[in-house]
Amino acid sequence: MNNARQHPEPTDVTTAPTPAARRARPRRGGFTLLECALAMVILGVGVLAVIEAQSAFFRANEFSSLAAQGGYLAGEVRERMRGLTKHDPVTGLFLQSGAAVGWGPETGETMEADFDDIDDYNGAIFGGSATGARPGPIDARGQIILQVDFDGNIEMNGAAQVALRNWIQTVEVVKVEPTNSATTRAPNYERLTANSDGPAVRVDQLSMRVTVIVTYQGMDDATPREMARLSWLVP
Ligand SMILES: [Ca+2]
Ligand SMILES: [Ca+2]
Repeated sequence: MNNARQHPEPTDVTTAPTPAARRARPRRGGFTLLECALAMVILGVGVLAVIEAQSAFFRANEFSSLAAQGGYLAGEVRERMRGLTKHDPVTGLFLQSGAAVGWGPETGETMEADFDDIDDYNGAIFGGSATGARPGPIDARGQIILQVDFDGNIEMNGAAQVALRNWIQTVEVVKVEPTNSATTRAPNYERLTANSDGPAVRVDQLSMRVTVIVTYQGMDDATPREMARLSWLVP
């Protein structure tokens, strides 16, 4: 009987490694191309996230600064107009052939320094180069606010001081019903007898609403951005 055929000799395991042995084989040094690519993708995503976060921070920071500056510029105009009478202290507001005389600056009131009543400011624009715009922006004393550089020095254009760039203050004045400020009236409106709209009021007896709008237009802005709007009622 041939024992060799019934019990074959075992194969030499040292020449044919098992899968487990292959997995346990020590790795060579260095990284594969796939590992490098993955690392670069992960790093890239991280860098992009940091850049985006930083950009969002700058945008929020810029908006906060501009909103604060806008609020300041609106407050300066309000302070400037504080204490003025509704209509001219000398000539007032009256009707002539149905038209309101005295609404807006009176004859000879050409400069902002000449304005002596609230309606003089209607439509006034301080800053910018639009038609009819006045020098500005202005502060509560009526002085032009100047452009200051990073060192705190006033910017000069030759011998002239440069006004604060990019900012414009616009003033709107409108007559409103004394009992309902949501109802606006034309400058020449008056009601000689009481009716369902309210009591009798002469042309100069209605309330007024003043609104200061402050806009900013930086180099990257295609159009001006409204940064502040301040309204108040003058009874
Ligand atoms: Ca006046
Ligand atoms: Ca006036």
